[in-house]
Amino acid sequence: MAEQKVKQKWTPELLNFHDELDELNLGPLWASVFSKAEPESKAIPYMWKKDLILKKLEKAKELLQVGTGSIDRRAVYLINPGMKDMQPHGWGGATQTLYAAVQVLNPGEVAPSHRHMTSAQRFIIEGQGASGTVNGVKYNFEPGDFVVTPAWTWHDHKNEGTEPVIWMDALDIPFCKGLGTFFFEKYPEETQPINEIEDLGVHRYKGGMVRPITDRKPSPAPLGSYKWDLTKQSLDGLEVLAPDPFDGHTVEYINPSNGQDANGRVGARMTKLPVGFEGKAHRHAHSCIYHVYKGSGYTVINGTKFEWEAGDFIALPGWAWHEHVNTSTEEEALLFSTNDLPLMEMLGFEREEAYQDYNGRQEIAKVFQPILP
Ligand code: GTQ
Repeated sequence: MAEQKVKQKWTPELLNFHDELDELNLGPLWASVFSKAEPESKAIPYMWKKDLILKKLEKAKELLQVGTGSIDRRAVYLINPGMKDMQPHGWGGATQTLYAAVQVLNPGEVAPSHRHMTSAQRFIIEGQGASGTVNGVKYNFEPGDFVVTPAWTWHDHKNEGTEPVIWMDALDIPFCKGLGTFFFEKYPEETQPINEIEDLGVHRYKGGMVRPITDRKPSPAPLGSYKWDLTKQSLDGLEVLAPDPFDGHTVEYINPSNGQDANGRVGARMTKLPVGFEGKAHRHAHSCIYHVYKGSGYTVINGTKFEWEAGDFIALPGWAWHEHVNTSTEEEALLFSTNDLPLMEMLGFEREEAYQDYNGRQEIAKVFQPILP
């Protein structure tokens, strides 16, 4: 009886009616939303190779100079192929909520000051001599540092050194665009005045997890820059403990004045996969972008193997099964990642599930073939 009903449902007449509605910019609820039990991200699992991005940044260096009268930023951003239809004006992003780019600043260049409602954060990949000023505080960039630019703070970058400096930008641009809340403003001068001592937050938090008593009252980003040596010490400290079965040894960057994520809506972590680490698979509602800072290995995402090495970027859509493996016999693997977990938690969407079959490991159905330079 029920079966008969289902068969009757999609008559040619009804299908014509669906088309008729579509032409009127209307839709039939009975044929859509409720048919899927689980979320389906527009973003797909994907990987961008280091050499490809660096080669294109080289070309951008030949073609463009950064500074007033020219371009504000020289950055190449990651487009998730599943979200291409949201380009070029949507800055579709690497996942549904997250944007990431690789930016290079040449010696002598100044990236002019601006601010926007999307929150930004940077992971410094290579090179010395660059800095970023955020609301009057100048932070010197060194490889491995994590630097935050909270929403609506003035920021500009400078390279006063002798070599190009490369970093990853991560922002919640697709999320803000989706909500229609993308405000942007240029600073009236090329750069803003520096009105605090250099690396203010770094000095105030030299000791790690003790804070100046003035930070008992929460503020948006009292630390500003998370220096690599302290992050590394925290990861090394975890070595005496068993790694997490899914994430190895992972720490997250936090705001020391309130214990929450370092940068409001966008989360960030550093993962160390010890030599021989073979992670188990799980999935969660939040999405991530990984940057392989050091080492080599692979991540299986929804049955596809992504073989990575230092410098590569990987998009993990929300609710995709994934497990990490360090394939090196000598070197630990370090994965920087940025995520929309704070958003998912704020909105009450986060959930997580462990993969049950085959002792928690996915079967590998195929190997991802990245675009090579
Ligand atoms: O460096 O301020 O990749 O505002 C995208 C937007 C970098 C930046 C990006 C930005 C910046």
